[in-house]
Amino acid sequence: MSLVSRGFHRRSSTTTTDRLPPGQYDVGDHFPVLSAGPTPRTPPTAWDFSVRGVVDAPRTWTSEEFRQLPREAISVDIHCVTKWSKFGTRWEGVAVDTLLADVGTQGAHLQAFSDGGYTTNLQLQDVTNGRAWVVDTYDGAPLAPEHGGPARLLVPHLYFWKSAKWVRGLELTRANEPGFWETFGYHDRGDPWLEQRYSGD
Ligand SMILES: Nc1nc2c(c(=O)[nH]1)N[C@H]1C(S)=C(S)[C@@H](COP(=O)(O)O)O[C@H]1N2
Ligand SMILES: [Mo]
Repeated sequence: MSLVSRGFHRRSSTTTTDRLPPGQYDVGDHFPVLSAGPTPRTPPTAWDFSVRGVVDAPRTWTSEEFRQLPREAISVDIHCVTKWSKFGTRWEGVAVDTLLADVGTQGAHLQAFSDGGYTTNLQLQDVTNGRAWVVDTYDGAPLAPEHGGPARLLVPHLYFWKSAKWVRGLELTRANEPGFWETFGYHDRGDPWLEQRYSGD
């Protein structure tokens, strides 16, 4: 298992303030829960993950098949648009690169879709080349339902609303289609270092 550490390169020798994107504060040990609706309770054994849309070969992994995929440990800073950031969060899961390796796509965009109906849109280039994972553990334990268990998307270089909880798959699309929060005026891409909170930022 490889250890991927992103975000730490921003740490200076004496302070963590340069790890904070503009307008953010360090939430410390607390891990806030932000959910737009009730927490779905899909049993881990009933969970599966699909890649569909404009792909040559749609795929679904059962939870058992997903567990057999190459896994990575990830240690990253995360940044919520409501202004908390959390340093050095530790996760394990499967790189989106691994999930998209064999599908072949003509799409440059995708929608992550989740139990409960949540969606968020992403550019393909923001979830490939080691920038996104489907994670099922946090801090060495199975991911709690409140934080998206059985599994969630992790896209740490974008605001945390892009990290869809209870994720069930990725739908590749040719055109960019806004997801849940993006429809309500949040930024299409959401780069915290550019402070892309709302559309127009
Ligand atoms: N399915 C789903 N995913 C979601 C959300 C949600 O409401 N539903 N909220 C998003 C937002 S706004 C944030 S900040 C993070 C919060 O993750 P946490 O509750 O684990 O802190 O999840 C994101 N993913
Ligand atoms: Mo958020």
